[in-house]
Amino acid sequence: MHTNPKHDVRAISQQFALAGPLVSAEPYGSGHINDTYRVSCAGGQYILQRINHAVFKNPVAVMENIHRVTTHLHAKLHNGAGRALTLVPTRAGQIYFRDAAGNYWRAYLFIDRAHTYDAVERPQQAYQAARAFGRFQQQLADLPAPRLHDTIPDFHHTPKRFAALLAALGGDVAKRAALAKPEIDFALRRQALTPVLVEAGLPERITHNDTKFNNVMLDDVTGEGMCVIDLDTVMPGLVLYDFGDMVRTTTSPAKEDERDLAKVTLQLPMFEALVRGYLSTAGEFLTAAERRHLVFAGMLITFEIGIRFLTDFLNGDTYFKTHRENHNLDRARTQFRLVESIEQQTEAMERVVAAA
Ligand code: ADP
Ligand code: GN1
Ligand code: MG
Repeated sequence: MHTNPKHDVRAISQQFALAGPLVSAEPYGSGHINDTYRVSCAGGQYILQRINHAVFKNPVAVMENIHRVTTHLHAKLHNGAGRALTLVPTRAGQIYFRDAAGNYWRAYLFIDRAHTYDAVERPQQAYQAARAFGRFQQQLADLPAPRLHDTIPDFHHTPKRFAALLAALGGDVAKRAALAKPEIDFALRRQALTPVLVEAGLPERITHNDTKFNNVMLDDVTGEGMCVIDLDTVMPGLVLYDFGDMVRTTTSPAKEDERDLAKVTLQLPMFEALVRGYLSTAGEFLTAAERRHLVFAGMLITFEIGIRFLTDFLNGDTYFKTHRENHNLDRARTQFRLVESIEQQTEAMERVVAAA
């Protein structure tokens, strides 16, 4: 088993009500935040996750949200509505397990016959991802009170993200600012755009807030968006945060950390499919003001994630997992290249939305 030696995954697994003895466990997926393992037992497969409690300061609040959301989604599943994550309780009947080191763990049923992808390949995938995320928003619109916990306050407050960049730049603790001069200048030139969404008076809804392409599982056979995953940040937000992150991750065929920037361009057929997919499920509840900001949100959220990567680079890589030198700088560059590509095609994108 190639697992993080800090974690006794075998012992943790035994805390959960899994079917039969553990056969294997290995690190799984390419998420930037949590520690994810695929666990195989005699009677089934599971995803076991350690919640990153440096990022999620209140893991119990995260789990309360996820429990309410998955219960609500399961009550709505019917033909053609895909699937929803299913929490597996601990043997003591709890929805999470806290180990002796203070780590919080959860288990989900492993969703088979479906996969996630780190980069989009075809417009049809963008369509399916957007359709699934739009349906997710629509299905949560009637979640009974109380309001969900804010698992990370101001998660998509772009001006505060920008302020964090300025603070990182001022401190320059990792002495890296000189390495990122063009990216810093790129960001500084766009400060005026940062408050537009938070000041647009748009309705608060329940949103996913992390709708990147590898957070939706596509059916291996039909290609349909089958299950929205990674629910840690499901909380009150603007639907445009979700749509914006879909634009960021499903309109350019390049990976998020692609170093060959020539490959990073918004492709209109992908965007067109994305808009169609999103409106096929979210179209019924979107307001005119939300529709008017779809293209802008794609640019702004791409910019926002770019400044978060740049901030983390300047801070010495304390937030996102990194796997090579200057990884966060590469990620920031890729996001900013996509921002430029969107800026160059804004009019054509607006025509796509108008025609949809
Ligand atoms: P992170 O928050 O670190 O991104 P995710 O919850 O997105 O973690 O999980 C990481 C990866 O694990 C996903 O991209 C997906 O490929 C896989 N995964 C997560 N949950 C499941 C599940 N229930 N069934 C199958 N695969 C899953
Ligand atoms: C993180 O958990 P993951 O890898 O799906 C991050 C998102 C970023 C994304 C960039 C809680 O998502 O906000 O957009 O990386 N999640 C958190 O790839 O910060
Ligand atoms: Mg994820």
